[in-house]
Order: sequence, then C-alpha cells, then structure tokens
Amino acid sequence: MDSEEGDQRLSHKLAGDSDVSLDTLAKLGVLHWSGIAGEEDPKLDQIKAERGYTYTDVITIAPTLLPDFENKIKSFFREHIHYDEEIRYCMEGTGYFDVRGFNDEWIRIQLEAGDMIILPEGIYHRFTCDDKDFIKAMRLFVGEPIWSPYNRDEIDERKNASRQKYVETFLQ
Ligand code: KMT
Ligand code: NI
Repeated sequence: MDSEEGDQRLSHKLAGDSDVSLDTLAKLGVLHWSGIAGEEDPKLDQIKAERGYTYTDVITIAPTLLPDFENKIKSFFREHIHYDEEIRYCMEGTGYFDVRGFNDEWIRIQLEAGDMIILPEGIYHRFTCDDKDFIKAMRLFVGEPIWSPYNRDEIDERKNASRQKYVETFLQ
C-alpha cells in the first residue's frame, strides 16, 4: 500500500476521534465486552445462546497467514455496511473497529484478547490491524455466514433496507 494510505490505516488518532463510553456505543447499537477468557468461557456460550449464533470460525489476519492480506486489509478498511450483524471475538492480537457516531464522526474501538464486539446490521464501519499486523478472531453468525460488504460510496443509502433499518432504529 502507499504510505499515505498506510499512515491513515495505522493512525490511532483520527479526526474527530474521541473517548466514548460503552453507553454511547450501546445507543449506536454496538455491544462490546471484555475479559472473555477463551473459547471455553461460559460467557461466550451465553451470548451465543441468547443471540442465536450457530456458526463460528476463526480468522487469522497477518501478512504471512491470511492469503491476499494486502487486498483483504484494504477491503476491511473501506467504509461499509453488512446486511447482518458483524460479530467478532478477539482470541489473540489486537486491532481496531471504527464505527460512525451520531454526527458521522469516527469512533475507534480497540479490540484485544478477550474482547467481543457486535456491530448492528447497517452501521457504517471499517476494520484495521494496528502496527503489529496480527489478530486472531472468532467470527460468529446466525446460520450460514454471509460476509459481503456494501461500501458506503457504492450504495444509495435512502434505498438500502439495511441502512434504513439502522437509521430508523438508532439514529432517529
Ligand atoms: C471484517 O469483516 O472486517 C473482518 O473479518 C476483519 C476483522 S476480524 C477482527
Ligand atoms: Ni464489516
């Protein structure tokens, strides 16, 4: 990647970046837990049972471990939505999810081992590794997984059902 893009991806202080509480995240529909002690932690089973997550796999994101790392990381870092929740449990390593706040500002959420995050359907977000370029995360889903991103600059948000559902549920 070129250096400008790299600098932005690795920046820990984005324009408008601010400390936000779990409460603010919850109002945006973002759920975030920490201290989940591995795959056997009953808290993980509880979340799976409560939310109906039936599918899990593990993704390791690192230059030498993820095929096509450079393109994948570029696509993760493009601002996008999904038509389902995005659920990740960080088993090892670190990374950042950025989500858009109430004023369309970026809110940066660090993920480290033991953290779990649930992004609601339709929220604008992106993901990046930090300068260590390593994260191993469990991906969870209800039923057969669909990971397709829909990039913000490619959708018509007024006609997009997932985006409209998000706006009506959390932003109005
Ligand atoms: C995604 O969809 O952005 C990813 O799977 C990468 C992040 S996993 C911690
Ligand atoms: Ni995503």
